[in-house]
Amino acid sequence: MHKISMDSLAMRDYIKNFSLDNCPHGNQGYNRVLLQLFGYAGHGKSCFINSCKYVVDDGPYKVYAKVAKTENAPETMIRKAYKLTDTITLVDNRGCVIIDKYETGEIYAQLGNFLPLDTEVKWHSKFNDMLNIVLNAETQDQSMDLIVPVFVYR
Ligand SMILES: Nc1nc2c(ncn2[C@@H]2O[C@H](COP(=O)(O)OP(=O)(O)O)[C@@H](O)[C@H]2O)c(=O)[nH]1
Ligand SMILES: [Mg+2]
Repeated sequence: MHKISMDSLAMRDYIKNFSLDNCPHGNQGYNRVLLQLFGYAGHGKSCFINSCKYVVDDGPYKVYAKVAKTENAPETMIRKAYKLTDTITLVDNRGCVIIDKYETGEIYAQLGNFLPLDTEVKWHSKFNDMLNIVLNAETQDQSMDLIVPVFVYR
């Protein structure tokens, strides 16, 4: 029992102190890690964010990301960023429904860091609409983010 708590403390410190500058090959131009959540609606993405904040901040449990009452009433429509440490940010996502070509188009654009954070997630049926958003985002000052996809599956 004691060993488990020591290990988790060590892991929390590791996460808190994690810095891209200290990686074996340096930061390679990246200044932030985005843990980008994906998954079906109602599978616990927002809950996972609240749990991570609870563990890393080591304070009372707070609801940062609003959680769905039921799996059929999804809460999250925005790709919203929650800062975990100076280096690591968790990004909540709209939950997928059927993962058709419109939803995968959005996923690819997110993985390429082509889309701005903290904006509504829309599944575009017209390729042109998606292209315009990508072109618009390109003109904005995007920070160099290392995107790490995390698939949350219940
Ligand atoms: N039993 C259990 N329920 C969970 C867990 N994570 C989330 N839930 C429940 O699943 C529902 C959907 O959670 P939510 O985080 O809103 O899912 P999201 O749509 O992927 O963001 C809520 O009613 C949560 O209480 C878990 O780890 N275990
Ligand atoms: Mg959610």
